[in-house]
Amino acid sequence: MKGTEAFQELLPLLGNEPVIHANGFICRESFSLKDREENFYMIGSMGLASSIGLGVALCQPNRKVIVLDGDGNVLMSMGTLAMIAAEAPKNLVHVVIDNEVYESTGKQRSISNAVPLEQVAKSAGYRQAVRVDKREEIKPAFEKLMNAEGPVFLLIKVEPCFDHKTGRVTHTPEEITERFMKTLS
Ligand SMILES: Cc1ncc(C[n+]2csc(CCOP(=O)(O)OP(=O)(O)O)c2C)c(N)n1
Ligand SMILES: [Mg+2]
Repeated sequence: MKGTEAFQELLPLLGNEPVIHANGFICRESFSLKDREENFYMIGSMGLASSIGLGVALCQPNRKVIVLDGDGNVLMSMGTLAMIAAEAPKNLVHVVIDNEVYESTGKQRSISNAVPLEQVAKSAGYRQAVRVDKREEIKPAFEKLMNAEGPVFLLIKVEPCFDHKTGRVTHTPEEITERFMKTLS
């Protein structure tokens, strides 16, 4: 499956959950397919979407909170997997689009072909960690994990394919923060 197809499958499954996006194409793809006030886009700060997601999940224990991450981002902050597992927010769903490359900066290979990130998450202490390779597996896996006690991890294996013509997030960081905070209050 292509990365774009994973987004096309995943985004219609969202309700009003806050979604914290990793930087680069993860933000851009989501923004161009369906911008939402509940979307927090990282503009830079690679690796930190999961930390912010953890903070939001701890502060909003009665809402499901989703982190939409990339393999390069997860590899950069692997310690956060341990922190999430240790804090164990029941409401956190960590989704990773794993294309085995740093696609946003020119498709340099990451090492997620050799390091199964879902096994790292499970070993760290996530309650469940699921890997899917096919588009039709996304919906049932996501729905199952959304109904499970967190923290849970969904690794979606994709082929790189982002269209470089896909626009950038046009909101300023201040606008992103302001509207996101409003949806939380
Ligand atoms: C600290 C830091 N290092 C490097 C970058 C440049 N950078 C932006 S996105 C990205 C790749 C992210 O990789 P991944 O999470 O796998 O997402 P993909 O691009 O494959 O969708 C890189 C290296 C950055 N923004 N910040
Ligand atoms: Mg990647």
